[in-house]
Amino acid sequence: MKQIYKHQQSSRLASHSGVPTTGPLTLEELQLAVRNHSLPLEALRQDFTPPGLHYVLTHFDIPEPGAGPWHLMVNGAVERSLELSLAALHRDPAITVPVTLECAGNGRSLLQPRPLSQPWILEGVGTAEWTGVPLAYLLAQAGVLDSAVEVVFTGADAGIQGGVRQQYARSLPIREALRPDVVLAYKMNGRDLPPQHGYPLRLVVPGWYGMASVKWLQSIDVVRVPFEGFQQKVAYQYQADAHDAGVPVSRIRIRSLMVPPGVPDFFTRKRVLPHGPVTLQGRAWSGEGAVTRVEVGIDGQWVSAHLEKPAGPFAWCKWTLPWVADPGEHELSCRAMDSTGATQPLGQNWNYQGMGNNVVQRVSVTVE
Ligand SMILES: Nc1nc2c(c(=O)[nH]1)N[C@H]1C(S)=C(S)[C@@H](COP(=O)(O)O)O[C@H]1N2
Ligand SMILES: [Mo]
Repeated sequence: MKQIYKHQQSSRLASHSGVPTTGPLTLEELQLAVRNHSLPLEALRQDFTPPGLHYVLTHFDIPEPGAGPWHLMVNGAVERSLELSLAALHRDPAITVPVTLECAGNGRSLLQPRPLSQPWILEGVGTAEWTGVPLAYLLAQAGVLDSAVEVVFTGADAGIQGGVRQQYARSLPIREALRPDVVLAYKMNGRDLPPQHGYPLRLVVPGWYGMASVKWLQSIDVVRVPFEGFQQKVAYQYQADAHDAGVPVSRIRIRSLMVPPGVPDFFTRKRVLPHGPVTLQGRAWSGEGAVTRVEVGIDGQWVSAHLEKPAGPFAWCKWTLPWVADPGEHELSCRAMDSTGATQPLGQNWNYQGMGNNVVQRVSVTVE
């Protein structure tokens, strides 16, 4: 009985999501981690991530597909409201955009103390080709009025976060909403969206952290005052502490990852490889500008890697580096730089919600 009581006590504490802790991983974090899976790092080898390997982040429940008739509504500060069926959207002009999406909370569980939320390590990322109607095309059909300041996107999924009952919703400034590469996607890698990635329709905002790309899109509202919904105003802020108003999270910070070489030990996932030549490889991406450089650290010595052209301005690019592995224990790492001059930090990149932690990855290897 005592045991159970203790468990409930700690559960109650842990349910205060957001509050940083130095304690052990909680059952609530594990529950989120098994629902919201990450990219297996070996999938960094492919330009486009097969949908089952792409990371998933869903705050509430995946809405039941086909639970009712589906129409996309476009309302608010527009000349004409629109109500569109999926068939009508399929008849509109389509674009295909290669996009690397990354969760803003990626890297959160490496932080000390650790904000309680989805406990990403490094792999909350994936790249897909998204096909659908340019948002700018639909907004032009509706006719955005001069008084408009933002566009609000509301998903069909609902729940409670921070004590607030809500449907998942985010906004974009008009300027971003009118970019030609922002897409209302009905296809991922050439097929209908899988349920977990937003079927039948989602927004994809290239260059922004994943929270902007609203899944299970139900309505688009053009508004005259900035949106203050929970996922806009409270969540997704770079905050120093609980009382800091914060700076809104938007674009993806520069990051690189490596495919861990060799084979893993089952339980620790530490790597083992034979001595001799091996090609180290991985991917680098940034939502702020082009990736200009990737360096690989071999036992703390930085060497420039070879960079390949990405599939598009907001898709990750491949990097490679030949290495002659000599027997013993080694630590490999990688760090990228983008055209704004931003690079990845070597140490702790802490903030209260655990956002945008683009700290360098470190991989321990045993060379036989
Ligand atoms: N409707 C809705 N859209 C959403 C979310 C959500 O929970 N509900 N999660 C957001 C977050 S935080 C991320 S990181 C991305 C994840 O997209 P993916 O699951 O397709 O990789 O979707 C975003 N869009
Ligand atoms: Mo996210």
